[in-house]
Amino acid sequence: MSNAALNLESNDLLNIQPITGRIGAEIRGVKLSAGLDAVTLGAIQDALLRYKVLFFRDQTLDDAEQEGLAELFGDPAAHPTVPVRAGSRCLLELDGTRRANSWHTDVTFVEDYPKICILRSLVAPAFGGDTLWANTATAYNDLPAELRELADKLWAVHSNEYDYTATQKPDIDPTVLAEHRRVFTSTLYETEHPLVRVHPQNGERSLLVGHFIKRVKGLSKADSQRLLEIFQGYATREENTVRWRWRAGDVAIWDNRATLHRAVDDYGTQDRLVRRATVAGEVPVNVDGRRSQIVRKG
Ligand SMILES: O=C(O)CCC(=O)C(=O)O
Ligand SMILES: [Fe+2]
Repeated sequence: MSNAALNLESNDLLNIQPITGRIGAEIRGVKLSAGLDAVTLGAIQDALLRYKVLFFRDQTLDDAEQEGLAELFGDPAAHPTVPVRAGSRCLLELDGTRRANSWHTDVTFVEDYPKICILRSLVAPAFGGDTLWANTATAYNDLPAELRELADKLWAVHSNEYDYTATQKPDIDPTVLAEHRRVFTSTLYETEHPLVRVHPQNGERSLLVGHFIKRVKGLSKADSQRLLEIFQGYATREENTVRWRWRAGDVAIWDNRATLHRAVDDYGTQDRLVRRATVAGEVPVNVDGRRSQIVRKG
């Protein structure tokens, strides 16, 4: 059977299995490591621009290898407030007490938020605990011209002081949650980003939205929320999303400049453990070439 008949998209290097029509592909036959050869790395980077999130099953990365892999994509970026794992430069651990169950782009409360994130599953629940990603570039393209023109002009204030309780279920120990929040907000950041950023590599426009947005510049909180619901609604339409069912050993790599993501909090008290490496990003620019600006730190 031909590749086309199998719905495979392969080049000489990668076996790429698209998962949906607009976002997400599984890459087969690659063993990820800090020593990945330059040609395979280049092919993965190309695929990342196209599919936005790539999945690799049955990987054997340890912490050092995961971090080394991240460094092939650029400079490792420590989280601005949450301590990285001992001995690492950019590895963050998320267990069942940190359930990232609302749509966000990682760390958008700083100017140069990560461009690439690499998430590795160490313990996966027997069922539940999936993660969803949304393609914010196809979301932008879906907008009617009138909304696109409006979005192109808007700026939003992003902050780490967001209402995290809005989506947390009350069954996580409140003192643990309060401690996470204290650490997360130990330095307060506010950054103004355009609502539409232009991708530095392929020029694609995408919506820069997600739960760190506090308000749209120039609008009241209530008007901001109503407007953001419209734009974010385009991003999170099923047509723009992919959902991944984790197995321990899986690795997901996403372009944090053109996606939103969220974990699904449906796994109850089962164990779930993931570790994330992040690669430093560029300061976003809008459609007129204006750059994001940090407006508060501390
Ligand atoms: O736990 C997950 O599936 C996703 C967590 C998350 O938001 C992240 O790693 O950036
Ligand atoms: Fe995240």
